[in-house]
Amino acid sequence: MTDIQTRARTATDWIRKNCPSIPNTALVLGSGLGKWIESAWIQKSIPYADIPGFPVSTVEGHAGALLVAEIKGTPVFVFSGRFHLYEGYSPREVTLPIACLGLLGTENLILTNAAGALNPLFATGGLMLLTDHINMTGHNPLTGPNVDDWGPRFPDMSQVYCPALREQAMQAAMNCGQRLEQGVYVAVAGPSLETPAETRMYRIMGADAIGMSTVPEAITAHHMGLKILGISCLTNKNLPDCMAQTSHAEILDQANASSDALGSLLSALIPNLGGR
Ligand code: NOS
Repeated sequence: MTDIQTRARTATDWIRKNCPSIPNTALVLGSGLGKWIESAWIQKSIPYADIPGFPVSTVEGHAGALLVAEIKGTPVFVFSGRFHLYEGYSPREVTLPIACLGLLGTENLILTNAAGALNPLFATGGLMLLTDHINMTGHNPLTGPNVDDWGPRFPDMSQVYCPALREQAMQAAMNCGQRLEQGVYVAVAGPSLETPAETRMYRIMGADAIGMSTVPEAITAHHMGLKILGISCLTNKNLPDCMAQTSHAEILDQANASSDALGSLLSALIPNLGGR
């Protein structure tokens, strides 16, 4: 057994023993997007540091806890705080919580993130549904010996973001009277933000939004057969020909400001997802 398999099994067994229920839906909250969840009923909050096998999150704006919450009566696992490549974790460690979900049998995974808008038509503060992604991190969480019990050596990637979940999300946005953009997310390793030349390149490649997360998690989740929905909160404009300076503080402020809109959308969507 590989080291990561052992860690994922240890963490999974611990979660099974210590959580009141094993929800069918999990949510990963991106930078600064966690405020609204406080209004949900949180049955249990477990600091990542308490879960054996888990890495410990370090980045500012990430609380680092696994919550068992109820959103309008529907139980959800909420990963409040995620692990990034730029923090120095290995690609496998970054996606360890996702591997645990696969082992726990959770079916639906909603990945949220704060991202820069590369598409000039997308407004700051808006939400974008991921239709697809481009992995420019230079890493892949499936590198190394394949865990055959988890999924195939060469997973098909023709449809990573579940069309049925996307349809449901569009419907939920309509019911809430919210605009929901759709587009391609490009993931970079960071932590430096993009130069104008890089931004131009990513736009020419076909990306609409850019960030430093989500894609490794989506690869691991897809490998294990979870249904995935991805939502970017567009925290800043990232345009090569009118490049504005961007700081992490501004990104967090904007994510905080958009957190309620994301909360309304997810509260409308989650109770309608298939449950056990
Ligand atoms: N993030 C971004 N990452 C890259 N480029 C962007 O324009 C951008 N906007 C938001 C950095 O402040 C954090 O916010 C996201 C990254 O994923 C990173 O976690």
